Amino acid sequence: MKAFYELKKSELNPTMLQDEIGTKGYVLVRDLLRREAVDAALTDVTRVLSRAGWLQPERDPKERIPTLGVAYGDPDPRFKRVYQEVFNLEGLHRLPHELALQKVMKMLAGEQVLIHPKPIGRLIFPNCERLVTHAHQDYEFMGGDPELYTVWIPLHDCPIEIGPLRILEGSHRHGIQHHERENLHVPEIPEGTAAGDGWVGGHVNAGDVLIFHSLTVHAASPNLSDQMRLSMDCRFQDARRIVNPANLVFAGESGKSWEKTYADWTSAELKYYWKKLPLMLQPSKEELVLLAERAEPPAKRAKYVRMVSQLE
Ligand SMILES: O=C(O)CCC(=O)C(=O)O
Repeated sequence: MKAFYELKKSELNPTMLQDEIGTKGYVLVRDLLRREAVDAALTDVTRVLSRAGWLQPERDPKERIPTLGVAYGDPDPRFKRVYQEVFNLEGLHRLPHELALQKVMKMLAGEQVLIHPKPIGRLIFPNCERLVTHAHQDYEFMGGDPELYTVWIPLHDCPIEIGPLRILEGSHRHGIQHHERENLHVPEIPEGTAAGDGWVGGHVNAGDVLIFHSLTVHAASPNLSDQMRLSMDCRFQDARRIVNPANLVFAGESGKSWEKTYADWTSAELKYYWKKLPLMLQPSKEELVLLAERAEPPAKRAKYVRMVSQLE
């Protein structure tokens, strides 16, 4: 696999960032985030995992050595319970708001950048093929405006054997690609069918960020180490472009809510910040109200009812 093309934060400017994303579909920026901020998020996440009994108690939690026989992933309820605690961590939500990252994302997406409020934490056990993220485009999951960017942030140094993300360079130029859904928990592009110029990869360290377009095909490398791989990914876009409201609220049946997420936060600064922005939702609130009354089947109506109530 070809190595990632790397950029240093000192050489970034809007034109070159946009050119790089335009041609390659990704940029890897080294040492962008403050190490202390990344490490603080790692401490919070590993504390949750230790408490849940996922990490060997005699080892430093930050070594991320899983307890023998423990390897959970979505949709296992044992995974979901712990993941919920991780998702609720204030420190995890704070990381995408780091000023250095905001500055770069403004260069890419525009001065009025929307930081999507629902980052995803990845808790990847080693040597477990069923937990490896297969090839996909984020647009398949996010909808809204395709001019959306994902930022992938490892919470610790991530050499290739720990399973960092890899990218199919130039794949964003091939439009929406076919994802298989049948018998799969998560849709994926079948092995060997994705169009692009070739896979690129390599180590991604704490402080580095891997930024890519919503149509860029990407997948995780297998975690062949004896440590968990912990990372997060979050999404950014121009706040003036359309936003899928499902990316702002909890449309599923899990019972998640922003009230529960924010319950233990110490600062109000980042609570509901997205509600204060004049976003162009598609479908709009009015359309969602109609969908909540008329959509078929009833499960869809229930989903729209949940969305409307959380956007109030
Ligand atoms: O970290 C992973 O395993 C998957 C990340 C991913 O698919 C994403 O950032 O969109």
